[in-house]
Amino acid sequence: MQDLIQQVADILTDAQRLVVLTGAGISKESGIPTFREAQQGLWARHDPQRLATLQGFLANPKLVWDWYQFRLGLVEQAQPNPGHTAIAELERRLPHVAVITQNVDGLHARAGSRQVLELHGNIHRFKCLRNHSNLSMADLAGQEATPPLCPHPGCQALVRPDVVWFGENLSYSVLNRAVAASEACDVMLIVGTSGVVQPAASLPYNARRARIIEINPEESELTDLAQVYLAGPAGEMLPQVLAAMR
Ligand code: BJW
Repeated sequence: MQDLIQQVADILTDAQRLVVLTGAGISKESGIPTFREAQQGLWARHDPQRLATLQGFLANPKLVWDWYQFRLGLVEQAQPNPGHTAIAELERRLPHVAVITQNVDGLHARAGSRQVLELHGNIHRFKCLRNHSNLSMADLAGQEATPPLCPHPGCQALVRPDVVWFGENLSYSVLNRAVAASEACDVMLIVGTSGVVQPAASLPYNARRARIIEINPEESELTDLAQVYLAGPAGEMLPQVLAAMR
């Protein structure tokens, strides 16, 4: 393992344009559950069709709203872990770093990463079904309704979390920037994703010029693309990699 850690450290030391692509695994050591892990994953206990689609929300808005409020509570109690902190430190050490995350928890920014593309939105932000966007919890304060109604004058549409559910398009602007960063990078570090959800899982295929590194305790759909695969938790592996960098 020490050899592999040193190999990763050497590749990162020489990186000119690094993309870090993250998924739920990076936040697991902060106490936020992943989606697809057997038993502990959210989708092992909850039906994604009911909770993470527009159809599920329209069928039972209160159920979906309450579930996201519960998860927002988990996120608000969580702290960035040494994996998030190490990624933020890479941005300080290397010439150009972009973090592309599938996570909605905002922990990369809280750890100090500044260039973060959130492919699947952010659980702290809300929008209404008529698409008034960028609503915060403070904008919805004092409402009895669950879910709350849009506070824009005369709107009153249902408010939902500003996250990307199955069957919904990602923000074109965010996705375009993620594709461009992937095409331009010379190193891509993939951390804590099963690599099954599109279009995020296709980004490493855009990184044609890049050396690809993966950190994940389990092999993923993307492991075969990786030149170096570190089999371990991000919060343990990433600080060791940082310590081994020149
Ligand atoms: C650790 C660790 C530790 C554990 N350290 N690692 C092409 C082909 C087939 C299907 C499609 C396709 N194009 C689109 C689709 C449909 C769909 C899709 O991909 N389905 C697949 C499941 C088959 N995609 C979409 O619908 C997307 N929209 C879209 O493409 O629009 C255009 C379109 C529409 C309709 C048809 C065709 C095109 C939108 C996807 C939105 C995903 N939304 C969610 C919920 C977000 C809100 C919320 O948080 O509730 O995003 S689902 C969920 O999965 C969440 C995650 O971001 C996403 C990815 O999961 P992730 O992060 O990989 O987590 P896990 O749990 O899967 O993996 C965790 C990993 O961590 C594991 O590997 C562990 O081993 C590891 N780990 N501890 C490091 N300590």
